[in-house]
Amino acid sequence: MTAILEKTKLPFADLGVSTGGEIENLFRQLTELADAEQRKVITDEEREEFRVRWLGRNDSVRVRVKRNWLDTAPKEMRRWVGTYFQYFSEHVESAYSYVKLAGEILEVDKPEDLSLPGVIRPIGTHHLIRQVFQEIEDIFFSIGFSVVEGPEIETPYYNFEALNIPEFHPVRDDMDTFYLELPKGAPGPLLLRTHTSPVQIRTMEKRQPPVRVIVPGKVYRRDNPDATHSFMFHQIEGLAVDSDITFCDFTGTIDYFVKQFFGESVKTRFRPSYFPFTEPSVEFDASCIFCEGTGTAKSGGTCGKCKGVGWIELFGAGMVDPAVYGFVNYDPKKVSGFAFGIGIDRLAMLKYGIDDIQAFFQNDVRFLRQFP
Ligand code: FA5
Repeated sequence: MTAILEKTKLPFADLGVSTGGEIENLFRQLTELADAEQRKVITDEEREEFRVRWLGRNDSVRVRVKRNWLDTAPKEMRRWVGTYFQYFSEHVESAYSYVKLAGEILEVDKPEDLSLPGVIRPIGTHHLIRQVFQEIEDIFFSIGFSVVEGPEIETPYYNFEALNIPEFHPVRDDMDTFYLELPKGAPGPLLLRTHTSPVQIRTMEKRQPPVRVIVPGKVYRRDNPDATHSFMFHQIEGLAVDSDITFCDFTGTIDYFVKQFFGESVKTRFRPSYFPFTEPSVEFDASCIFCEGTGTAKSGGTCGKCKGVGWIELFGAGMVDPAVYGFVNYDPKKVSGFAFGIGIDRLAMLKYGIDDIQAFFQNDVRFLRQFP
């Protein structure tokens, strides 16, 4: 067989062939030899040897056949030699691809060394805001609340009107903010919700009392960013409606939540406030966790967090205004309830001593890694 290889070193004139059939025969011997060698290839080294010997750039069989046979063939023979050379070349290339593929498959099939240490991939952690959401959700789960969610793009009806905030009500001034540009003819208007309270309405529309839900989510307002304001922030809405819910249930629930979240030593208080969808409305304060309600910083001087007052405002809340029940077909004479809206970002800032709300949104891993 290897006599044919010797012939690849000879110029065409010395091959002693003069017909197409004889030329074909030469190439057939070559391809048969290539096939025979290919079948013996097993290891990586043998595969590389096969490639270099048959297809390599320097002195491979293919290079020699082109240089000695094709390039020196007389004009009238060149078409034959060229055609068979092309077939031969493609044949050996596919023979090589085959052994390469077989090698790759064998590689995959190699048994794993199970004693090797595992690959350790760094796993991210939940963002602090997500962790606080979960903490709060767990507290409310423990007293019978469940989670519902609502859309971030809202209609003015749900964001305002059904919450007893009619058009031109001054309360809208703070909130009448991110309206969406809609294609001509699309039903609208639509806006990015400014609080999670619209989900109160959506929930009561769908469910009959008793209702006990919390609503975590993102909200949007045209507030200029500073240490305590962001144009996108997070709230958890709470809503409990039943036949006999009193203001005492309300204060007890909130007090329980705050003590679970901040610790038993925290004191709470209500101050009168105003929301069109609650009556009475309150702002809920907790005694300052930084100075323990004394108003004096531990290092001396006025506490910078509560500005010496000893109390920190946490969120707005109140008993659901009977007018709201009218929008969801509840009978205000038969039901009562309370609602609250907690700003999660500020709550997290308080609990974890973060002095700038923007830190939550800057994605600085040095900050994020502090809350694994
Ligand atoms: C509301 O949004 C009412 N929907 C809350 C409510 C619900 C009252 C149910 C009664 C019944 P307010 O605008 O005060 O209320 O916002 C609630 C909390 O969101 C604030 O206490 C504050 O913690 C947070 N907050 C408001 N604006 C921003 C802001 N720009 N950046 C970060 N947090 C904010």
